[in-house]
Amino acid sequence: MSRRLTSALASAALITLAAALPADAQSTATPTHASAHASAPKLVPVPVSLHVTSGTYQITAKTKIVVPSGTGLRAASYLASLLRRSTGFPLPIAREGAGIVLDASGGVGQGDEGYRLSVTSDGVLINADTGEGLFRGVQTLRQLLPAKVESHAKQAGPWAVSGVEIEDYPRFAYRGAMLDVARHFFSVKQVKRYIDLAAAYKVNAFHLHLSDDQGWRIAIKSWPRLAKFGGRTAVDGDPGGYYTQADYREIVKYAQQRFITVIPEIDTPGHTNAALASYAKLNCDGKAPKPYTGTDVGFSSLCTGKDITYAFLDDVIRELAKLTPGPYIHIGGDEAHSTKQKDYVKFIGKVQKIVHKYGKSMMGWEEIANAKISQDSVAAHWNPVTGTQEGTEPARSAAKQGVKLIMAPADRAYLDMKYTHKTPLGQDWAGLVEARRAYDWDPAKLITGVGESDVLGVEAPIWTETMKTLSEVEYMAYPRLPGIAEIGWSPASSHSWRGYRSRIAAQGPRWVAGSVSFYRSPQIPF
Ligand code: IFG
Repeated sequence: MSRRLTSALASAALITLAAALPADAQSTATPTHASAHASAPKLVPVPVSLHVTSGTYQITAKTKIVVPSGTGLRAASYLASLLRRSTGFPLPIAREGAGIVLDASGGVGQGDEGYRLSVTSDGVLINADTGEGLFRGVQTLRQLLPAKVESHAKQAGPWAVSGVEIEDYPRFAYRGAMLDVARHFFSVKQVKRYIDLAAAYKVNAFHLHLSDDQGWRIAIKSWPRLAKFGGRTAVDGDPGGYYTQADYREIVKYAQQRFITVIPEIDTPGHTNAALASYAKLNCDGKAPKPYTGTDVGFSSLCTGKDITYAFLDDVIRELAKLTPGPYIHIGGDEAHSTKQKDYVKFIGKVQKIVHKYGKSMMGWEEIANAKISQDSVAAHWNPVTGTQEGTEPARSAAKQGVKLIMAPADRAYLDMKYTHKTPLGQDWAGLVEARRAYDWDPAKLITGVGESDVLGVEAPIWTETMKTLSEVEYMAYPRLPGIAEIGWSPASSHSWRGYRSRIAAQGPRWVAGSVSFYRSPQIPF
């Protein structure tokens, strides 16, 4: 997007925001975001524009969810199951009438995820151009309801929604959550829970880190020992596990019902001890290393000089691509400290060809941009940026090659970083990341030479070397994941810790109602 166009859009957004503000606020030179006003509902991510109106809509036993066309059915059934569980109301889904209307007949013109939401005493209307836009609007409607709507058991009413006019659409196309199921294995049920929690914050990508030194977690029919043997172990000798291909399909379907794209990662050429331990013939010396249950990184490498390595990757990527409706296969590429640079560069070129052969685009950690990669690839920036911008060459090289970047800086977005030195879980190699540090950064201003148009979006990875249960994962992810989802969704002009802290605080009672374990950061007035 040209700079002139961008600034025109930005000032238009400001005018919209100003217009959305009550008259007295319009006199100020730099209007605060409408959502900062006391009466405004506390939403995360904060919408582009929000205007509080009079009137209140009561959801009752007579309320219907109305979808004029089939496009709205996925969003409608998601909303129905959520509301039926906590209100106990039947909430039938009808094709016409009044009530909660989800209308995807278009006319919003803000991309696939844009929507308009209006609440009056007569009902709720969500307009969008697609079912995905309706689904994102439903997540906002959810937060307009009292926290007890998140309860898994029937609660007493009333179920009032106060009057509001909202226009909303994402700043960045990609808002991802990554879960490392290799260091510790998490069941399909646990993965579904993690996906469901993230869907509430308009996350639209779920990156599954399926293989590493400590475990291989996806059954590959043509190489059965990968899962059967390579899936046995986990960090600290904890129980391993793996997904059958039916399990993986179930995860993909569950994510799809939430308009979330699954991105499978097979980390290569480093982080491959589990695969190398499963097949001696994959090793340069023909000898299989022992399974590894420690937490070091960088000691393993596929044998980039052997043909069998590429036959292996061809089989793995072929099977995975068939199971993955999304456009990306993530091939890792990080911390290949045991692979010579020139071998690494050749390797990435070969793997990219295999990914293309099966109709997908390559995603990888930013080191892949040290190789020549095609413009449909995506590189994820993760290394902490020092003041002198050292370590940012790969990201800049990606931008120079026209390759889009996902921003996942370890010292901001890694949810396994301790909050404080007292945090019992997690690591601190990238520093301590309290709630504010995870929120107070701009993906388009982090790296010199990487601007708004180079950024595809943001991602919040959680590495599980130190986590064994889902509630431990939730404790490290909440409250930080919603903040990163807001950075990816909301306009840069709305980004302010002062405004955000009271809005994220209002999520606390919702997590209590939904039995989400979270860190009560002293920085947030929960
Ligand atoms: N870096 C490693 C991860 C994990 C992480 C823990 C990347 C891309 C440290 N690679 O982050 O495997 O060990 O914080």
